[in-house]
Amino acid sequence: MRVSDARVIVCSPGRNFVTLRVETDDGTWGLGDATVNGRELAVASYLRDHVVPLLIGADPFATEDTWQYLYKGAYWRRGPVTMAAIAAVDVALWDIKGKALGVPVHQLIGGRSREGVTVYGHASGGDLDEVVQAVARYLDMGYRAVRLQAGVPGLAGTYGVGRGDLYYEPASPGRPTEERWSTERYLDFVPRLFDRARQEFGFEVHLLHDAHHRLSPTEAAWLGQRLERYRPFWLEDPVPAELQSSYRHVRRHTTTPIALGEVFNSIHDCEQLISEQLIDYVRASTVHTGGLTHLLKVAHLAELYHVRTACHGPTDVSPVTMAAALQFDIAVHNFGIQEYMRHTPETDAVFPHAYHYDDGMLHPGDEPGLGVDIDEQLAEQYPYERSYLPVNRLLDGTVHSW
Ligand code: KDG
Ligand code: MG
Repeated sequence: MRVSDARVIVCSPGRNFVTLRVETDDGTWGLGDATVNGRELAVASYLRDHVVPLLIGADPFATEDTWQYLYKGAYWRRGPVTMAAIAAVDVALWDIKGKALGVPVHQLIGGRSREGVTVYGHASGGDLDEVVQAVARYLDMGYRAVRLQAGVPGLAGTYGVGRGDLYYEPASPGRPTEERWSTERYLDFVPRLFDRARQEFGFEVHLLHDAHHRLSPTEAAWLGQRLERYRPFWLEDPVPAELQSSYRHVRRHTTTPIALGEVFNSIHDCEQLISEQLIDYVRASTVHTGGLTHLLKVAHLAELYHVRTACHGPTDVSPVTMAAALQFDIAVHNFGIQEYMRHTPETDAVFPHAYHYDDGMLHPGDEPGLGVDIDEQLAEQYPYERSYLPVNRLLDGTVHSW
């Protein structure tokens, strides 16, 4: 069996997605997601112009060899564009391998380690009352873990506070909107958010929070300490992690669990964080961290150091990535939790899938391969639309992480 064709499909059913469809000479096909939110066309070009021509004739079962060929062969290693492109190929080949053997991908990477994949949902609101209502809705749907994000009093808008109930804040067409940020106001507010949620819901539900890279190590340590009494499941991305050693300072001062990694592209982005046990959860995903082949290496390294996995699962990665994440989550021993934001009905219609939600868990299904398809005719009705998430400035106008 050989790869006979591959094509890149860019569509926007609610938001932009880049999908690679790989075909073999016996008619088996597989899908990979290559979406890098806000930079989608760069990956589409990388794939179309530089990867697809190299794939024709490849052995679709040789996932490790193809991964190394694309990674080492390019000479220019790592980075989100390169790694998302390699990921799309890798995941599509795993999909083909599963279909060719008639088994779901999780059977090829260890088999089932658990009954289902525990997920967390996103409860957000403009103020504390709205967040409480949103948490209650998630609990009614059976969720056992909920991320809390709320508008910060005194700030006009805060990225991460979704505009709807179930579907995450979509990017906006045109230039990015600009938000204003005050770390002081935020630090004053977040302990009150957790205090209110614990008063309303007690300690049964897991509560999570995403600081989205906006703090310094000292600020993160301060916040982690203040949150300890509310026993958060985690504090996510408190500090940008390019300087991995900066987490030593955070770790020294707080026992609040730390989750990092949605922007990681490679095992080298978290090698020190993991081996020094500076984090508790690694949020790397199949799409931005080089596919299943590479993410399995991250998971196995993490297992040695008591770090658990928690794949990124926002709506700006497609159901192809969600399907791949669930195959991974059900199999790896050191799985922690899976983010689940729910795609819009338009997105779900373009990407029909076997995975399904039930009582706080996602289940990957037992279809051969990944268990996800793309309706290309429907996808054509949603052409690409240039869109961006907001950028952020401090109150004095200085550009800040958003
Ligand atoms: O494209 C950026 C989003 O994927 C990210 O901001 C979502 O922080 C996020 C999360 O935890 O899912
Ligand atoms: Mg995040």
